[in-house]
Amino acid sequence: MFTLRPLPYDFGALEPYIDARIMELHHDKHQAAYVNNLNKALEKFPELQKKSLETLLTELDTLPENIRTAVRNNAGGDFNHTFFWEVMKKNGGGSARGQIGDEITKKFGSFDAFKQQFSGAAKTVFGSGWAWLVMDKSGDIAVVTTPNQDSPVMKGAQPILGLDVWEHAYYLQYENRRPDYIEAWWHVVDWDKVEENYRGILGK
Ligand code: MN3
Repeated sequence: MFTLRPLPYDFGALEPYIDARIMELHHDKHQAAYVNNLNKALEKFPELQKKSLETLLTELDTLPENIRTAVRNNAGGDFNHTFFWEVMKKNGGGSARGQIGDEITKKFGSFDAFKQQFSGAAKTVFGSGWAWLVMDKSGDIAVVTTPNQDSPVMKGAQPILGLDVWEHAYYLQYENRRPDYIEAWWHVVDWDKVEENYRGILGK
């Protein structure tokens, strides 16, 4: 069975950019619900309970049809949120560094151009979803979005950086002002972790 992994910092660590109360609800209620619902969906499939979230998400087509949507939403929800917590930290922000910094400059022209493109993608996700920096199947980095709890790994892409733009991620603090939340979020991005993610993918 899957368990809710602890948040890697305390609820207030990302203040003033993201409120402690948002983080508490987001982790303890929203992510917890994805874990519980995934376990419910897999109740009768002990062999699937042993697979990793990433394997379940990349092999959705092989799963029994009656649990496919539940696994897509809830394994996706658990996987995406754990990834999301890890690319943020207290006193984060600044610009991309290291190999990913170089790659971003090469691909987008400058860090600011990348930031603009990523923010633009995040702002224009219709309804609930995510913005990502990924390495796609061809080995190129790219800004993409996914609806709901769909994960880039479902399409064979590897996430490097991700941003949750569901209303539950910001509404208590920013109400309907998603662009303000996105602007604030750049202050908590953990670029060391982003670099680690990128190097991890290169090393695969
Ligand atoms: Mn969320």
